[in-house]
Amino acid sequence: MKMRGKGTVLATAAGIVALGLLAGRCAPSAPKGAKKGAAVSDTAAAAMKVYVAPGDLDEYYLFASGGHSGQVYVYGLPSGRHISTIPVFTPYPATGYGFDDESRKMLGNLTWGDAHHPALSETAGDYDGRWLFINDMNARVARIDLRDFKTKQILGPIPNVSGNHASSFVTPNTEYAVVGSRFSIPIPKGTVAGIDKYATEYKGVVTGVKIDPKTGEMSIGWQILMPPFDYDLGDAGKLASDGFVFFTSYNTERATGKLEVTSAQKDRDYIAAVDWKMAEQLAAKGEGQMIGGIKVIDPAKNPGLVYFMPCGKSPHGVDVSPDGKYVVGSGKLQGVTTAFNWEKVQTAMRNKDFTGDEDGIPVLKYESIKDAEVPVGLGPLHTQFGPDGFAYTSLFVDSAIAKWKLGTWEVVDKVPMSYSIGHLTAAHGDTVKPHGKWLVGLNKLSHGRHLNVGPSQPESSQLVDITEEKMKLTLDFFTEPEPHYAQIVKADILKPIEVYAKEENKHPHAIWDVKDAGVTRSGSKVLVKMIAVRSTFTPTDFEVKAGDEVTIALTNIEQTTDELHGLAILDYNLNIVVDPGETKTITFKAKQGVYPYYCTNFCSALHQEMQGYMIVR
Ligand code: RUQ
Ligand code: CUA
Repeated sequence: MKMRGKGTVLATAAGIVALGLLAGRCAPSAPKGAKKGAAVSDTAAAAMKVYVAPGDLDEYYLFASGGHSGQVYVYGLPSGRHISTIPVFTPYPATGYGFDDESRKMLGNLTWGDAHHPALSETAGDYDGRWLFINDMNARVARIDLRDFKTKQILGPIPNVSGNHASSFVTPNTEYAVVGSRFSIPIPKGTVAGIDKYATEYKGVVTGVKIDPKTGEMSIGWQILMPPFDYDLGDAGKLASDGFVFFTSYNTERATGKLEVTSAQKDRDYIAAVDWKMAEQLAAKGEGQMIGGIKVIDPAKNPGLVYFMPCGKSPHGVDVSPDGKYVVGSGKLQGVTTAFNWEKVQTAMRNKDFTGDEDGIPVLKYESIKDAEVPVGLGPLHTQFGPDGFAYTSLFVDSAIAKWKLGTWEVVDKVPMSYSIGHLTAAHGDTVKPHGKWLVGLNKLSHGRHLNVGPSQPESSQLVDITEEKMKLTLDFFTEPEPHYAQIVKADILKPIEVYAKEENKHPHAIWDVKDAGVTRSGSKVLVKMIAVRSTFTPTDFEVKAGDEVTIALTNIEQTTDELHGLAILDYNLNIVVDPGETKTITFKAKQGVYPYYCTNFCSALHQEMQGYMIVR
């Protein structure tokens, strides 16, 4: 509580606003609903709305990025319960991810990632519950299968991409996950040019990661050369604007040094509008120049491929309305957000209503393409949508959410958020069919919202009921650091499995009968086929020789829900967890001694007895 109220020193002078923004000292936090002053009945009503009784289930899943933890976190809504952690770019001993041969290979040399923006797969512009894609700043994109909530593929590092931030945003039928580079560098990677050559020799790129419609397998579809701006966030056009993707960009000054000053000189930066269907056609024709092992298309040589839409300076989110008719974007330091009219944008493209160009890419005239500057409040970052034409914009500097109406452009309501909202997410709020109901403010700082646990304050998100005209703050809940963006999907759209059916296990070392368990040797390579079933490993002991390369292939032959087994070998930094019907392998060099192994995942009353010995002579 000590910090609260300090933000009220915010003055209107833009410089001070900017200072407040940068220092994270923002507006006062939301009043605590349960404290004196609020009618008890309001608190009780809010509590009932979010209460999920014992034995009942939440209505929605919230998938939140885990930022530099490299994971995805899953919460139930409206309860706010953390129900699952999906390891993606970082090992996670709780599920053994990053310890078995299969996931280690997928992670490669990187055991760290900075994951920002989850993207649920879509069919006809709405979530279809099949996959979740998420970016990593290390130029990678991962695919999680929502059948088992596991990471199945990590694509990348994608050539020529440095700082994969404007990513991953899917097109309406999941044709592509699009990727924009945050940092421009001389390409291909490994090329060196001094910082004084930044404006001309450093390049950004935008990439279309192609997604196989049946399997979800990702590959590189196309890549486009871009001026050395920082591409920040994106969204795919839908319905009226299907076929285009949009990326915000900052530092269109092409400045270096202290960007907080040097990149804020121009009044406007840009939203890049990229015709991905044209990119697809150009790629199919083999257009482009080989850079870093892939073909890179130059928009200067392919008119119509990319346009720049001027936008308030240093924009963050760009968000397309459910009908695809408006593209919403704003400068982070502004008090308004701009709704660009897609009709007008297309007319300006056709009429060559340009004010100039950037490396051959035409810049559209702001006045010709904007419909409205909506006075949402200070520090607009990101917009989500509800049904009936309402839009919700997060305001970092004001620390609030503004609700406004598309078309009439009136701001109809505001609700304060605690210190200090970054992104926000509404139920199906970036699809063609937003649900309304729930909106979550993903706050950046959380002074005083949780018990004090020391300097690293727990992150706090806030659940807002948007069923009625007035928004109502209903719940604070902890979100693991750091939820840059999240998506909310109706639970019944997902169909997760409970066990891996035996018939589906295609692992070459899978075995189902204890008779097949045991040790086979070829030279110094030893394969141990092992079975786990309540509450024994077979074999319960085995012998190998020091220096052997040992592979243990463990199959959990259970076909019962929730019967997982773990396998840890002490002193080898190894622990895996194998789900019912699953096979995983671990490989290591044996060293002389006697090494116990045991089950790490509670499985039965005799879980503690589930153990064995590896004897290395
Ligand atoms: S981002 S707030 Cu990737 Cu907006 Cu972090
Ligand atoms: Cu098997 Cu515990």
